[in-house]
Amino acid sequence: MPPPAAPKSGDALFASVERVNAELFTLTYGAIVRQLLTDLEEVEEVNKQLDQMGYNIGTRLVDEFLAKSNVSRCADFKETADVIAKLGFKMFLGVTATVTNWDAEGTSCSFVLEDNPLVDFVELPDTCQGLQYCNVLSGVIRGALEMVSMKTEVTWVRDMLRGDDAYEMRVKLTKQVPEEYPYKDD
Ligand code: MYR
Repeated sequence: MPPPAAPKSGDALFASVERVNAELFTLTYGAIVRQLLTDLEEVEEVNKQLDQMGYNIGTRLVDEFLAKSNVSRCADFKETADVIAKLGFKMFLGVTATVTNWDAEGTSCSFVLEDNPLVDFVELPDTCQGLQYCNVLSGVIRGALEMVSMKTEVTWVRDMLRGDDAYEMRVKLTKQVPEEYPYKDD
């Protein structure tokens, strides 16, 4: 009989619990997408639903992000994008993104993910070619930014599930609502 495995150290145990949580999250998301495909039949409808789910999550997630990260108001959209790429993705997805492809106005940029835990174990069958599998993530960004007064349009321009070399999410700031100072200066 093999000797019993040595007990794991605190760090190793924490790492393996985190890995199991991440896998459970990935598999659960896959099951949700599969169920939506069954229920809604149209891939376009599933795309919309995933985006809406993400939006709803994002509107709540932003509070947790701001509380845990201690990030205060960013100076501009560029700084906000960096915060999301380096801290936001890390906090909720365990990876960081690269911010790139800025337009001249500084209002559109791309988040590029080389590694995307959401798609571990995923292969799209030919019948799902129009599926935007990661729409929940673009929805999360849209929802979170709306809560800090930034209206955005978020679309996927590269997707490894469709044979691209990375995941690239394009974020376009369409409206920035200035926050009102709540007191009158008089
Ligand atoms: C500011 O007020 O300017 C700071 C705004 C920070 C917004 C952070 C949004 C966090 C979004 C989490 C992304 C999760 C991706 C999976």
